Order: sequence, then structure tokens, then C-alpha cells
Amino acid sequence: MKSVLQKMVSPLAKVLLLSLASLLVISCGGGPGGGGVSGGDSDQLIVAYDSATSRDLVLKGQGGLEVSEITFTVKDLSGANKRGAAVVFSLSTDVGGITLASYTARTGSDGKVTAVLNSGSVSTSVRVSATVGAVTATSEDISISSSSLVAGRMSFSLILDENTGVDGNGNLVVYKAGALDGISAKLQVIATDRFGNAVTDGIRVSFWSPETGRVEDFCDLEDGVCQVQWTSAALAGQTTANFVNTVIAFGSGAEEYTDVNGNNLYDDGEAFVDLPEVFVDTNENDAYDAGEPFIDADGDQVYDAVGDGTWNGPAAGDYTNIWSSLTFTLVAEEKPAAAKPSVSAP
Ligand SMILES: [Ca+2]
Ligand SMILES: [Ca+2]
Ligand SMILES: [Ca+2]
Ligand SMILES: [Ca+2]
Repeated sequence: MKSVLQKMVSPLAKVLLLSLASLLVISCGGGPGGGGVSGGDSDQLIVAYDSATSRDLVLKGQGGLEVSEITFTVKDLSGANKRGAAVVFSLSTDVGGITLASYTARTGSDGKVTAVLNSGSVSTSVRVSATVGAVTATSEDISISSSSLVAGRMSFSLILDENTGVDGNGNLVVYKAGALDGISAKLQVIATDRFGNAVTDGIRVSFWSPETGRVEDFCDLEDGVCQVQWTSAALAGQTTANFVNTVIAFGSGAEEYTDVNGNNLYDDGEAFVDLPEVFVDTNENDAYDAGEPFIDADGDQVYDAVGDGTWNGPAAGDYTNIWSSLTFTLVAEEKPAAAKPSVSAP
């Protein structure tokens, strides 16, 4: 006797049920070890980028982190890690001598494979690709930049706003600061390497404002830029409403040199600018005078107006102080209305 169910199932429903049963069989057969995938597909592999031990490298020869290990994982179509798969690595650029320790490798039992990237001597960003058969995966950008400040490549300026401006003689001015404490101005540093590329994030720039006011101690460069605030305070020794103040920005870096052989590194015999000790030129005569504050780099308690006779820089493992000064005038009056930013009348 036929069941009630069988009697009730229509011909269309039978077709649907059969189809569903077929799908279940195929699904089970295609699982791990099931062999349900055709021979061509079973050779196909998937590669994916995992990670990099560092995404910020320093230029070759500068004494910082020059190597990053970039890991990829290879799996088969079932999702299982593929051991022994042949992987070919490539670089998006090899400018400045960027290299990989090896351009081919085989995956380990965990399906992982690692490319060892060595930085070059030119600031850039680079990506590493791993190719398995016809499939390629690419890493994130790895940036390569200068790990130190470079002499002549640090710009120090006053941000123009409601408290600051430029007078008729082209001098930078902080208004009201000649009469009042607590008037603030923003100071900005932009630092690049020899190619105009931003130096490594986190490089510290320090500030001195020994004549008057208070300046924040330091800022850390981000994309080659950082700012500090200077605030007027206790105008010691001031006898007039006008006061010319010199502030310096300084940090560890390298002396300039002429790269005769074009290898982006300092080599013995190449000409260089041997920097003197840093000082604050409080009387603005472009020379050191007794009593002007200075950084006594060699600790001999004397200002040294000539360098030490050797090229100093990170590649030599021996940094020197790089600095830039900024001079502005404190005046008592408010910023002239005509100089204030205004919205034009309709
Ligand atoms: Ca050179
Ligand atoms: Ca030197
Ligand atoms: Ca001087
Ligand atoms: Ca000295």
C-alpha cells in the first residue's frame, strides 16, 4: 500500500526532490578527499598576502631597519594549505637597488612562503608579489625613507593666522606679543631627504626659544611635517615694544655631501659641508657671538665654529645636529584690519 505522502507528491515536486538529492551527493563528493573536483581544477591553487614584518624601512646604509619579511599563504581550492608549491616573487620597483634575497621559493607544510625584501638607497614605496601558476597576490606598500634629518632639507616657518603676519619690510611679525603674555603662534617644520621625499615618521625635532616666550620642546614628524606652539611670556630684557626673537629647530641628521659616484651614499673623498655646532643667533648678525646659546656637541664647553673634519651621518653611525632658525618680531599693536583675512562683499 502506497503511503499517503507518495500519493500526495505531484510530478513537479518529485523533480525538485530528485534535484535536491543530486546536489547533496555532489556536495558530499566534493568535500575534502572526496575527489569530486575535476582533474584540471585540482591543480589550481590560491595565493594570498598575509603580512610583512615591517612596512617602514630605512634607506640602505643608514643603520636602521633595512629588511622586511613578507609572507604569503598558498591553499588548494578546498582551502587546505598547500605544501611544496612553487612560488615566484617579483617587485613593483627596484629603484635604488631594492632586492629580494630570493626570487623563487616553495611553500612549507603550513602553505606559507616568505620573501625577504632588502631596501635600496632611494626613498620610494614598493610592493612584493607572489605568483603561483596563473594566480598572483600582492603585498601592501612597504615604504623606504630616510631615517634622519638632512642638512639643508629642513624648512622652518611661521604659520600665518590672526596673530601673525608679514610687515611692509617682509619681516615676520607676531602681533600683540610685544605687549601681552599668552599670545600664541604656530611654528612648522617640513623635513625631507635629498630627493624631497618625507623622512621617516616619528623623527623628533626639538625647539629652543631662549630669548623670549615659551616654545613646546619638540614635535615628531609625520609625513615630513610637524608643528609646535610658541607663546609670548615674560619679555626679559625688553626695553621697547618691538623685539626680534630667534627660535631654532634642530634634530639628529646628516651633513650634506656631493654624491660624485651617484650611489646615494657618502663615500670617502666626496666633498661635504662640515657643520659647526648649533647656536642661536640672538643678535641676527649671522655669526656666533660670546654669550649666544649653543649646543656643545663635543662637550668641551667652547663653541666650535668649524666642524670636526669628518662627514657625519647615519651611514657613518655618527649623527650630527641639523638645525634651522626662524626670526620674527613681536609688536604691541593688533594685526592691521587690512591684513586680516576677510570675506569679500557681494
Ligand atoms: Ca657616493
Ligand atoms: Ca662633520
Ligand atoms: Ca650672533
Ligand atoms: Ca664645543
